[in-house]
Amino acid sequence: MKEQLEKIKSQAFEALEQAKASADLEELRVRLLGKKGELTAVLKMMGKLSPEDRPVMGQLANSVRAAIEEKLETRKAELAAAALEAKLAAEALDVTVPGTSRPLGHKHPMYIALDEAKEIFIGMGFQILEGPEVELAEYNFTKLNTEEGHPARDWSDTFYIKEDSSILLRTQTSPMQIRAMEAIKHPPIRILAPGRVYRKDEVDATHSPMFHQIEGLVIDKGITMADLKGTLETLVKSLYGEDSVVRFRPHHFPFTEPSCEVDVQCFKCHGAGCPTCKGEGWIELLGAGMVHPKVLEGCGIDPRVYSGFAFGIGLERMAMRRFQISDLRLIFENDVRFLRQF
Ligand code: 2NL
Repeated sequence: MKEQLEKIKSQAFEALEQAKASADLEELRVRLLGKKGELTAVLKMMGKLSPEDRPVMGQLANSVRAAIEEKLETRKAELAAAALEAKLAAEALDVTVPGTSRPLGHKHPMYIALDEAKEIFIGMGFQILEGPEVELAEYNFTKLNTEEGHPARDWSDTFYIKEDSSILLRTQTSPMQIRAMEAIKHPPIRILAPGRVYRKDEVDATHSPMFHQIEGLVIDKGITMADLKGTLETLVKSLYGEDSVVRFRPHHFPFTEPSCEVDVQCFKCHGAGCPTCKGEGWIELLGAGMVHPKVLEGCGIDPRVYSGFAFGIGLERMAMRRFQISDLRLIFENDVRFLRQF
């Protein structure tokens, strides 16, 4: 029996030494130490031994078992370490290999122009405001002193969403400013409202049913036309250079009184007349004016205490001038061959 135990031990050690994976070890454990294992089979024969031999053989059998168990554990640890080693080697990264460069997109020319304008106004202390494109006619027209029957409210000019003309796609970004005035109530107010606006225009080189507008609004005690002129001159000089010449022409908007349009002297021909300014010598930039007292009153601001100015700029025209784009449709078609140039 002693030889049998020694044999089991030496064969077990050899087999364990040759095991290549932890699954092999588990198989061996069952075969060597399990209920139906070789060692158990030998132990079952203990009963046939003489009383003197039994404790000696028992001790030997236990030490064989302990030795096998210990060897199992050592092999388990060795195999795990080897597996980890192999995994690390397989996953090794060569940080010196050159990277794969991915093509990077960039801002749309419209948003380059918008961000430039925003920066100029942020520099003058304006807050940027955004709001819904689907609006109440009350906020788009009525509160802007544009009564029922006004031509701007025509179904041929405005995209209405409800049959009763109460809900529409905003035709200007002023409704956000009305909402801001109602919410703030206590001036000073200095806000800039950029965003998409919609009008029923046929698509051509200068028209699109969706376009972008930037509107600005300043309300405080003692605001005059001089503040409007100073603010807009600062804008024009930041955009077109310190030596630009600005002109204010009388105009009419229902929501401002007095109203004006602002032109810049053509930066190509300096007033002489050329193709850029279509022979005019001047380029129209924006519309503006002093906020109509009725508009202030409608928002809960007392026009006897406060006054203000507002202006509206068409962003596409600004971007077209900035990047010398001749056709508005190029801006919206998003042909990458066009967009890549900016
Ligand atoms: C243009 C120029 C303009 C305004 C927009 C405005 C906003 C409020 C009150 C008064 Cl909340 N006015 N905005 C003022 C003057 C001109 O836009 O060419 N529009 C068609």
